[in-house]
Amino acid sequence: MTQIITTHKNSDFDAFASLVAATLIYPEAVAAVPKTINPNVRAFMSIHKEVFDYVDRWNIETGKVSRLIVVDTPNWSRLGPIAKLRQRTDLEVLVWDHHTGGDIDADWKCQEAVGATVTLMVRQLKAMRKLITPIQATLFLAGLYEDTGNLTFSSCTAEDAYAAGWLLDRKADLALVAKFLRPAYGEKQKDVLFEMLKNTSRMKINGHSVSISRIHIDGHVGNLALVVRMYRDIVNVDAAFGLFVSQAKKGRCRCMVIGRSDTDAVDVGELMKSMGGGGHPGAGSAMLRDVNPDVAGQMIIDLLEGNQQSSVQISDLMSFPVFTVPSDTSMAEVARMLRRRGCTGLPVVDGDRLVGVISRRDFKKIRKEGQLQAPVKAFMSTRVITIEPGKSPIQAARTMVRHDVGRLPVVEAGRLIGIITRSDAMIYFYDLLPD
Ligand SMILES: [Mn+2]
Repeated sequence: MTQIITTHKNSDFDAFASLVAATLIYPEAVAAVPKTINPNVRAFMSIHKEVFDYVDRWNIETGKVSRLIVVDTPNWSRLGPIAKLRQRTDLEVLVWDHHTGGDIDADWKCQEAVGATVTLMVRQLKAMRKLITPIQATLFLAGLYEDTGNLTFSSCTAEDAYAAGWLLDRKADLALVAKFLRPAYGEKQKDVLFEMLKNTSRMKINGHSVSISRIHIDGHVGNLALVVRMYRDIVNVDAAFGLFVSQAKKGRCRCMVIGRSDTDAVDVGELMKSMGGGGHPGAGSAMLRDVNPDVAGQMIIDLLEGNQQSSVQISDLMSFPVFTVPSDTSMAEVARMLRRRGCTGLPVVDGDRLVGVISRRDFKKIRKEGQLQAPVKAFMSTRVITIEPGKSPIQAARTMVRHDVGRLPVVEAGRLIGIITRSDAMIYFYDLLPD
């Protein structure tokens, strides 16, 4: 029986510390590390190469694995190639984690909302009366401090602090912890910070001071989250956001949004979730592809204003009446209409009920000439992403970004009353911006 312990990609100290702690709890198991590891963790590992026993995750023969122990994430998508084990029904899966939710359907789990996963591991090591070395204690404390912001994040619990005490008792080296947690702040980061300070704007939103800075970056710059943290400290606002715009292929641009908040009232993680990203209350990020950076900045402001019921609603921007087809229209007829109108798709409506959408893509399903005489309902997609008329343009934009669609049927109580396109939503955002 082969037992594997693994953790999430871009492993931080909490992930790596929990992985090592798990090898003490499950001595028969092999620790498999992801390919991508945060630079400061990588630095720690390279110095302690001989001390920790682990293998590269790519070298695992997954066919032989009978038990998988996952630490510091509840999601398959963060496990990289090992996620293919998800298909296996005979696999025993154990999860240790401090995040809630997740899609790993574990046979056993220890999932509690504490500051760091390693706190849960320490609880178990204590119960098992395991001896740990000063180096292990140092690594575990680094994980604990990193995920709790040196015990200052609001997610930190009393148990995290007790665990830190226990690790100090076991000779965790604070000087080493401090050295490795102080992340690399180099020339590139300094330039970015300087640019951010030159392009800063400051505003008051719902009583909180907020600063948004937008800059262009070329190529990859690491540790931008750290730069945003310093930026927030310097401009001294409740919440700070960096919009990092870079050129992608075909003249399109990508916009990386990173936020930091110093107040419980501004939950950056939730805000980033609304933009398709994630994080926790104090810090978060989102990657927006193909979005105008002006729109991204406005999105942040709208979200901070809690503009769920904004003054401008979808019903003010949508087009109507909508050109539609009934579900018994033949595919040949639909093809003619699409060609004539030069559009890529049409809503399918019976009476005033939206029953589906037919798009050019759906024509690929046609195999035989005769199928062109079949009704559109045989080929249309019935899972249609729609929006309600009372929603805000920001919600429309968000939905379009998330589902990668360029238009949304506007539906009220099942009735199709209009359609909103990406450009309708964009016009709204541009009009809001000063010249
Ligand atoms: Mn963690």
